[in-house]
Amino acid sequence: MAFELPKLPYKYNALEPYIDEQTMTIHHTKHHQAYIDNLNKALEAYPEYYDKAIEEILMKSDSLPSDIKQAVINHGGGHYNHSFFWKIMLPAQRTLGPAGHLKEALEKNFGSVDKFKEEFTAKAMSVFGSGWAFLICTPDQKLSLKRHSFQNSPIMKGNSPILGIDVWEHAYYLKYQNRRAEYIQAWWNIVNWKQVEANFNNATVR
Ligand code: MN3
Repeated sequence: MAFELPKLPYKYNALEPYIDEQTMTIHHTKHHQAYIDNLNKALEAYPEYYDKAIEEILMKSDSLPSDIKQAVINHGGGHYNHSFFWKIMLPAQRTLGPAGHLKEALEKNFGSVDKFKEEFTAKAMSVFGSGWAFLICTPDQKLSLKRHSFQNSPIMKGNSPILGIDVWEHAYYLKYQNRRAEYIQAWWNIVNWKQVEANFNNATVR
């Protein structure tokens, strides 16, 4: 079966005032939908891929047929990254800070949760052009901050995304125009730390 746009886990206006309804609507129904449509189109000649999970396809991207490889990395990566991104956000009044093993790991690796947020913010600010900043967990269980251009996904290299922010201009330009720093500051208010903690726990052996 062809890939389909996953439902947003909250309403389009749920992240107001930090991310506005128009941005969320266009981001989900136009940008994410376009990644799905272009992924499905790329796979038309290789329909056996429709039955695989996007994670599996991206993790084995080196073995993709060469004529569709870059399209699948771009659009499949876009599909995966956005599906991940929607889940790690939540209306502001329902978010809490990091807790449990995740909090301990952030303190151990970055000194404190605030220091982690500073470093993550700096990483996201330093993305040149369209891309993402991710907190990833490597296969050998190390936490690390990474910049990714375009829709290159952490799972292509076997890393697990724990937290990530879309800093393509389409993610913030309607409300924040060129002020990426304001967008990132606002975004911390809507991080779904429960989901981030679940991502962390799933990525680490305990
Ligand atoms: Mn986007």
